[in-house]
Amino acid sequence: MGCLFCNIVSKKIPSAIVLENDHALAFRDINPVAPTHVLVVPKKHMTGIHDATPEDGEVLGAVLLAARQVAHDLGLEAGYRLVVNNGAEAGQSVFHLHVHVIAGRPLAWPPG
Ligand code: DGP
Repeated sequence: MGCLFCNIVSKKIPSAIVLENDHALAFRDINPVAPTHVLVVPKKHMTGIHDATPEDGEVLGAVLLAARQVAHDLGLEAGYRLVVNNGAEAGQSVFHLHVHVIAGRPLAWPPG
């Protein structure tokens, strides 16, 4: 079994991929909360942002830039939100770091 998103990165589990580069994979969320909902994950397993180290800086930069590229490629310039949940209390349910790219409807602030 192992980590769900590691299995998506290795393509043992299929996903709707929207972008891939050396460090990151972006794919459609299976349970979208908005018309556009993409997850961007590092190919390297990290449990969450709280477990990242200074050595992960290049990968983390690549993940954020991949999120930006997804927004560009999907035409989200009018507005989009990047969300990183860390820990169960914050709503993290998959313990492989991921950035949600959410767009396509008005997004309330503060988030729930
Ligand atoms: P979070 O709650 O922040 O850990 O977000 C996890 C997201 O992962 C959630 O929005 C649903 C999504 N997800 C869970 N399982 C799968 C899956 O098998 N495939 C895809 N594409 N997304 C998944």
